[in-house]
Amino acid sequence: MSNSRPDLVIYGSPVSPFVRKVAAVCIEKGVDYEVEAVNVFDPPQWFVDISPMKRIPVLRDRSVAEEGVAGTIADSSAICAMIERKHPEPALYPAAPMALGEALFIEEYADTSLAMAGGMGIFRPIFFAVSKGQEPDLEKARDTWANQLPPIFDGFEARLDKREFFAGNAISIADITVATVLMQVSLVAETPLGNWPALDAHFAAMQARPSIAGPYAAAEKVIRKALPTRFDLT
Ligand SMILES: N[C@@H](CCC(=O)N[C@@H](CS)C(=O)NCC(=O)O)C(=O)O
Repeated sequence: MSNSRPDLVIYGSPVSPFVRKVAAVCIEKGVDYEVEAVNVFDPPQWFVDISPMKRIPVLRDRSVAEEGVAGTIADSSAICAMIERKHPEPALYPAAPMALGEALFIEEYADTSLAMAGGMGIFRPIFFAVSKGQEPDLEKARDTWANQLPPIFDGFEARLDKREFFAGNAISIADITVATVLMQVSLVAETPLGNWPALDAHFAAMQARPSIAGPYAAAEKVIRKALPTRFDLT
């Protein structure tokens, strides 16, 4: 067995969709990484120093520096773009200008609109409450599923346009981000997507990829301790 440590360390927790997004990029590229646990809600000072927005993930590249700000990048989108440049194969960003723009837009749409609705509207009202021994706010979660998510799903459905992938006819950062962020809802609730057939097929195919399934299984292990089953929000 080799004692060598991987260059890349992801600080955070697999419960974060943004940590799982970075992990998925590493796995798709066959790049070794490790996840070092950081509680972002009670972070140590060394982490605050490298995460100006007090968010996870932060990436460290030990080949650049083993401590301090040097060698670190905060924000999953910046991290994934850096990994792409360092490990170009297989490419996860389309080469064609328009397809690249489309992929980056879908990544941003998932990172902001989908993550905000799924995280603040469903994951947190359920999981944060249950982990504190409180009743989950199912009313808020059901309202989010019924009213906030459908227009976002409509946007993804239109951009998929019956295709297998969002941009450039191959898996890209767009597909990875949509899947990892949407799976934040799957951690606590059923996600029936029958009204959006292209997104439904895309989600099923992405969930079957080891790069998505592996980090999600690590998150589920944590979540299921407090929440044995998912809720039905319909
Ligand atoms: N745009 C950031 C978002 C990161 C983010 O929001 N992370 C959440 C965890 S999923 C966080 O650190 N939250 C801490 C907090 O809300 O105080 C990225 O893509 O890395």
